[in-house]
Amino acid sequence: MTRQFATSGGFRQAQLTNIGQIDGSGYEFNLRGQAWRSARSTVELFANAAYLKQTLTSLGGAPPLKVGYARYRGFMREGDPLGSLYAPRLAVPCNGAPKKNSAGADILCLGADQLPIKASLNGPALTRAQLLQYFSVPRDIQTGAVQSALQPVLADYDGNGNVFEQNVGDVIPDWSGAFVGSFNLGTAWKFQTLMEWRTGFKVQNLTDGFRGSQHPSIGSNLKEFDEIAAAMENPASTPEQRVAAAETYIKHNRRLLEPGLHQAEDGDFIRLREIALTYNIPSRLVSRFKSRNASVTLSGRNLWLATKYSGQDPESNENGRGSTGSLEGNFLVSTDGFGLPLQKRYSLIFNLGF
Ligand SMILES: [Ca+2]
Repeated sequence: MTRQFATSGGFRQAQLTNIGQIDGSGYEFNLRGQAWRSARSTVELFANAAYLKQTLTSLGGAPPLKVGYARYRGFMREGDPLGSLYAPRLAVPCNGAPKKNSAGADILCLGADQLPIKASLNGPALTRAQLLQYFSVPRDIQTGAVQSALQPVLADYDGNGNVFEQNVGDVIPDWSGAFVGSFNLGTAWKFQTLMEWRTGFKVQNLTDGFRGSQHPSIGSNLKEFDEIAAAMENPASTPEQRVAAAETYIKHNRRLLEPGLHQAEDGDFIRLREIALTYNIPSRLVSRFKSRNASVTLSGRNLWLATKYSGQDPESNENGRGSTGSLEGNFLVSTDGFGLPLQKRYSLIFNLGF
């Protein structure tokens, strides 16, 4: 943590200081083998997996710390995995008796005819019939009045008494690893691939939080949101179509107004990090260049990505590592906020050895 000490102590600038303790443990598994071998060719494979568990065990008596800006949902709380996120969660249908949270209270849930929409902060969940009545006329979701009439019904799953701060996961991968393949044909050709994967972490999708929601100036420009807004506003649409649009809005696209709602997504991915083909030029040709050896490599980086993450890139992050040791610099990770996705890169390399 950065901390400003009394200047009489000799430090005019804030200093880095330890205020607590993190316990970390992990495992790493490596597997290497030759999958194929003949007189001229070999195929070698390498796989690796690493598990990391980090728990914040003490803040030295300090209250929980939150990372900066209201929409960054990272908190540091004693007993939590490092990088835990706290955000609002919608109430879901009861399907029987309400479940209990850790405080022993009923978790708010919805009756069969209710949607997770309420018309005021402390109001009850509205029924479909009430919403059909409200949507008997077109409504403009970009206005404050309509946004206030369609508020999300939130529930206290954790039993902490704060529906705006429910644990929704953490931003640090539980598991990460790589697969490497290498194919050699004679002494001339070499083909190599590197795949990387990570699992067990969330990405805070702020880019689409703005783009896919009712934000008046720097967002509202995804088709999914325009379809919702158009259905609610269109005089030719039916009340049923408007209520269906409101349901999609509240379950997926109600963002920003309750910071963190629908923001954390699974970031699990597997990515083709590098692929490369190398040709070692035969020595009888190399000698013409008066060199000892020569090769040509054609390679590509980040050419393929498999992920369920709906945003631009599960590896993008809003901040780089700051030099100040600020909370953002140290703990703002996995936050997709109008940053650049990873670029695809192709390269052609000539190597001459003298
Ligand atoms: Ca994790």
